[in-house]
This record gives sequence, C-alpha cells and structure tokens, in this order.
Amino acid sequence: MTDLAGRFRRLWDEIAPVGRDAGSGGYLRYALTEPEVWLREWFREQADRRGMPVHSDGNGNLFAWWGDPAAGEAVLTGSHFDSVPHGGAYDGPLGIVSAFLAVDELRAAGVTPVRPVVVGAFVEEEGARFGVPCLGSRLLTGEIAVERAAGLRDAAGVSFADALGDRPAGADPALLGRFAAFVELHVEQGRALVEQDAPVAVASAIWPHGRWRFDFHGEGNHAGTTRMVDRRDPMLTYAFTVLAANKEARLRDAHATVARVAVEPNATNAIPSRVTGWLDARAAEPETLHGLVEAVRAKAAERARRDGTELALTEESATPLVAFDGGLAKRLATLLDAPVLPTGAGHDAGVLAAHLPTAMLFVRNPTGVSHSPAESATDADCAAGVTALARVLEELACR
Ligand code: HGY
Ligand code: MN
Ligand code: MN
Ligand code: MN
Repeated sequence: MTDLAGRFRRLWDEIAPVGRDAGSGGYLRYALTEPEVWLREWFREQADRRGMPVHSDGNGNLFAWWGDPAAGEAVLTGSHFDSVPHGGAYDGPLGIVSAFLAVDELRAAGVTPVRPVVVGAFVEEEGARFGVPCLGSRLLTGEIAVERAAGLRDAAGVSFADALGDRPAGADPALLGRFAAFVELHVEQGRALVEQDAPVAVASAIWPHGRWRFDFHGEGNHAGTTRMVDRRDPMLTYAFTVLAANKEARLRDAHATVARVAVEPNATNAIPSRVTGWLDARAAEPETLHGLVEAVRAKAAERARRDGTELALTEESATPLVAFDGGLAKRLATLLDAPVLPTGAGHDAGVLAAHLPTAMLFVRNPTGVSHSPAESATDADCAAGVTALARVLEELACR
C-alpha cells in the first residue's frame, strides 16, 4: 500500500464506523442528526489540526480556509457528509476526506496557495431527511427560499430550522463571490471507470433530473366489507403509475424510480384513503425528462378517472441540465490525462455550476453501485483521487 493510500486509510478509518448500520452495513447519516453532527465536529477538528479557520454560512454549510482569505478569490473543494438510508460509505465523505488530504499533499510538497483553498461540507445534499436534495447549496445560492427551507419537516415533524437551531441565513452572494471555482471529488456512481480501466475521471455534465410527489386520494374503507366494484382505491392508481413510469422511461432511454411511498392509514385491513408516491426522474436531455414526467402524469390521471380517485402532482425539486464549464473540464482532463464522463447523479456541484466555474472528479467504484452498502472504492484509487485533486488545486490555486 503506498504511503498516501496508508494515510487515506488511517483518516478514513476515523469516520468509517460513524452512522454505519450493523445490520445492513449501510449508513444512516441524516443531516443534522447525531452521526452527521459527529462528522461535522470531526470536520472542525481536521481543520483545527491544519490551522484552517472554519466559517459557517448560517445555512448548515461549513467552510475551512487555507491561505490568506484576503489573497483573492478562493478555490472551493469538498462535498457532503449526509447519506441516503443505508447508503454507501463514499458518496459525499470521500470528497471531504480527499480535500483535507490534498491540502496535506500540497503542504508536504512545500506548495503555498496564491489564492485561498477552501474545504466545504454542504448540508442535506441527499434530501434524505428534509426531502429537498442539495438543500445547503441551494440555500447558499438563493435557489430555494429561506421560508420554504426553514419549514421543511422530517418524518418526525422536526423542521429544518429547528434541526439547524436557527432560521437559515439564506443566499450569501458575498461569500459566493469569494470563490473563483468549485471542484467536487466524488465516488463514481456507475461503472464507466471500471470499463475504461481508469482510476479518475472528470465530469462533463449532470443529467437534468427532479423529484415529483404524486398524491392519490381515494376512499378509505373496510377491507372485508367493501365490494371491489364499490371501491375508490388509491393504491390501485399508485401501482398502475409505478408501472407506467417504468414503461415510459424505458421507451425514452431515461431513468424513472418510485422508491418511496406513504400510505394512509397504512393498515392491512383498511382500504387506503391516500397513497403518496415520489417519482425520481432523470434523462440526458431536458425535453426527454419533461416528456417522461408529462407522460407519467397523463397515464396516472387517466387511471385515476377509472379508479374514481384524485391525483395531485407536486414538483418537489428540479435540477436543469448541468453542463460543467467546458474549458475547465478540458483543462483538468488534459492535466490529469483522465477521461470525461457525464453523470445521472445530482451533486452540490450541479447547483454551484450556475454561479461559478465548477468541475467534478470521479473516483472509480469497482461495483459501480451507489446509494447502497455495496458502494465501493479501493484505497489505491482513493489515493489516486487525492493526488488528482491536489494537482487540480495546485493548478487552480497555487500558480
Ligand atoms: O440523488 C442524487 O443524484 C444525489 O446522489 N443526491
Ligand atoms: Mn448520493
Ligand atoms: Mn453525493
Ligand atoms: Mn450529490
């Protein structure tokens, strides 16, 4: 194991057990809950160890500064700590651990930044607790209204403002204006790097994607005494809609997932009064995405009429096609001699890309699986990711 791979492993082992579910091996690191708060404290300790002052933007995002803050626009790097339920170890934390190690590499090489390097940790990137992904970066950029963000509630009814301990500060154009670029390193959520036999890639784009909530309202009733012909069962409309989403996505070579459902009253012997399903839809092109969502909506509405149920559709979040800064992506791909890949996964980099030159680096994932305990990365490839990130930071902040 190379020395850097060894240093990666030692730092990684400090956080690996935090929030890990013994049963599934996956992670339960929901934003601002105990394991993620522990990681935020760990972030502060890592910054302190490196003499990097930490600043919070009042939205739950943390920023650790290396170099003279007055020395010009900074280069931001970092990612998120939070996970989806039973998510993988690397999605998010790899970008933060790699950022601190990249700073160590530059310092060990005697490199000092001519502009500050900032390591960032964004809150609620997965949207697994409060329902809106990239909540922290959307607050920082003003993409989501403070009122809406503050009032978002988790399954226990706790609001984001309560979890944060204060009303979020919202957009901070002055802070955003202090960043010249953002580079997010992230585990690849796919197998392209395995197929291309490369440890690191540069991102070209993020597919347009979003989340739509389908509320199906029917008539709650007794499972044993209600004739089939008399039912207005929203579970039927929901089930049909899931199949329609799958079919419409396949027709369009797009991605549609319904993986979260809420049923009222959720009793075995009671026909539901309401069934709520969340559609995660993604496609390479915006018009394909919108065509997919509209087709699913139309099929759901048609089925609702047949079932005597009502449909209410709410767009909960939408991210347009993110074409990363082409010049920057090409420059980094040349610097690193790395392939360039699009991704169907959303990232804080996708939000910041609308506000400053942004790039992403992907680190090979041998299983290609993500949002699952099966997500993986080797220490050697993670070390290659640190080396690549250090070279990028040297290129952007130290010349
Ligand atoms: O859902 C996503 O694409 C990201 O991992 N939050
Ligand atoms: Mn994720
Ligand atoms: Mn992620
Ligand atoms: Mn992400």
